[in-house]
Amino acid sequence: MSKDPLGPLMAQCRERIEAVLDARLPPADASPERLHAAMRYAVLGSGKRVRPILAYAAAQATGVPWERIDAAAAALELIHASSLVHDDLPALDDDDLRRGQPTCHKAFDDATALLAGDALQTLAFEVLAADEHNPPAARVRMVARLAQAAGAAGMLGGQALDLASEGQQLDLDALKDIHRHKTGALIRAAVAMAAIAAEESAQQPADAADNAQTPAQTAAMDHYAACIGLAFQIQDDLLDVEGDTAVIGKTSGADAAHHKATYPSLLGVEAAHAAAAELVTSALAALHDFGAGADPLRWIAGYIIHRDR
Ligand code: GRG
Repeated sequence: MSKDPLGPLMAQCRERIEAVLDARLPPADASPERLHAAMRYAVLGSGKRVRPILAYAAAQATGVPWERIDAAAAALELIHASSLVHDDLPALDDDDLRRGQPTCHKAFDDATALLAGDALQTLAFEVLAADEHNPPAARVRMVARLAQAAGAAGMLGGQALDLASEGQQLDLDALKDIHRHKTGALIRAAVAMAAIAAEESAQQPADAADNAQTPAQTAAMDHYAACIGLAFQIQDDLLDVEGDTAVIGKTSGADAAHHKATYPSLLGVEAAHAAAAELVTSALAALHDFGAGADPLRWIAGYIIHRDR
């Protein structure tokens, strides 16, 4: 594996996705200004951009040029941002802060935040459908894949399972099921977008020679994505526990996780770290037959469990 220059690569991806999102979002000075401003507020400025970065890295692994993945990267982030806006609303988590700033409904109002979340969702599919860098067959498949990942069979379904589990004693399998849907589905979709672009390259003779994505490669990338999706959520919960422990001196994982079932609350902090590390090992094993083009995916797997935010 070549030396890990993930920092510069992430910076490059972030700069690129920022520009793509800025160009695709409606201008703040066009009517309806308040809706547009809320949409831009919810998306631009911060956020780790993990899903777009994954899509770009997966494109690199499959030999797909980045301009063919810009729309997918933007659509993923738009869906992600829309879910955060809705998740923060009083009817769900009722949060005041997101990414260190007032949540969308605090900065605007509940009704505007509800509409902005809806509008970000529809914009995601518009951006994918209108993307002239991909042949129609790729666009249709990307729209369908993202809809599946975001909807009742994916992230939204995971949120519903999470709500239904409140006050229940969850075992590890039930918890995994929630994580796989709520967090994992969109992360898998990010990697799948590049696989679709590669598979549909035959339509674009200029790319075809470089892209011979086989079903086995697509399945291997999907296994990679499923593993790091779960590892990402475990790390999220570990950061929560360890953040709380650092700030208020709590030592019990269960206490620090606010009595919610999480990997650290069910298994303890050390075993949760071990589970995340095992998932990363399995993710890396799935990339065994990929060449140096998959190095960014390999670096991201490491980042997922070593990140501090
Ligand atoms: C509107 C499509 C739509 C869905 C609404 C509310 C809801 C249904 C789903 C909630 C899904 C949710 C909040 C999942 C949490 C996933 C997660 C780990 C979020 C944090 O992601 P990061 O760390 O956040 O990538 P940043 O801020 O870096 O973007």
